Amino acid sequence: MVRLTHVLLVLVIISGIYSCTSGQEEMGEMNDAPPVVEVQAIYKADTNEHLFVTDADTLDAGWTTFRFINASPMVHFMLIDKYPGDKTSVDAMKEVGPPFQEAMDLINEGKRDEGLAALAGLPAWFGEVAFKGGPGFTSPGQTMEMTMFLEPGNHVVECYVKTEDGVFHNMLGMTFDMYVTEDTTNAAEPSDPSLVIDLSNEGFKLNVNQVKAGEHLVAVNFNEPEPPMLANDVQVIKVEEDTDLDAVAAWMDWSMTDGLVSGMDDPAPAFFLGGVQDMPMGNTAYFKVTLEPGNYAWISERSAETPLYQEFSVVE
Ligand SMILES: [Cu+2]
Repeated sequence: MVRLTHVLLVLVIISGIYSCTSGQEEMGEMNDAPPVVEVQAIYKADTNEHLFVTDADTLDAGWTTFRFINASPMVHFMLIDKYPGDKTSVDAMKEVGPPFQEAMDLINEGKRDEGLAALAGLPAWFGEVAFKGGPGFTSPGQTMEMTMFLEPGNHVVECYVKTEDGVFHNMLGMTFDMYVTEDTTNAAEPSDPSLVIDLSNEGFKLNVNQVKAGEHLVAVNFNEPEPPMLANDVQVIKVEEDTDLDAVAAWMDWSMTDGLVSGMDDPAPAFFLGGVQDMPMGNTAYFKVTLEPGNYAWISERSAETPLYQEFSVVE
């Protein structure tokens, strides 16, 4: 009997140790890296469709990494819009896309004032849409990763780069609904970024004087309320000898006739390595970029009248 008691006691202690261990493992899982969600950008020439290919229609809330693979010959981005209440991409296609396309068509006919006036046709609820970041401008063949905190609710992901005919990609299929549940990824916020950018309406304030070559984790702190319509984001471009930074900045204004026009032979006036789309003040998002020695620039998607960019050199 005594021995049996001892054996039982030993079993109780062992199972106690095991449950402690598994408890620690669960704690460890709470600090795991964010789950990686893949989204591919593709172009179907036969149907002239620009599409996102992904199974990310339902995601948990919390820190999440998007791996954005541009398998198309044009430039694309993923702007993640948080929609109010029950609104979805169906409402966007019915009520938001058309006024923007009408505006663009009028601007392309040389009627800029009438075009901008057409935006008055946007529904009142569009004012409640929050632009919540997403993978930035990515050139053909590039893959980039960005990490952000997702909040529960309806989201519409879109790309509004334009075709050579001035049609927004979201009008040609490049949009999808992403529902974020009340469950959480429990993932930890990325730590130890190698570069930190404090983004304001004045520009990009970096935490280092010199950027070294290699893979960087870049933290972007959104430090100011966004200017209306065209807001601050951070994109990375290569600066070659013939790169005209003013021309690139003007290209980033969708409301210009040549703005955001990406053709198969001429995808953009610079090579885009990715970045983070605009977010409300107080947010921080992260992206990975590999930099080789040479010249680059941080650049923002802003009105052509108020361009925002900053050139920098990468050293060995
Ligand atoms: Cu696109």
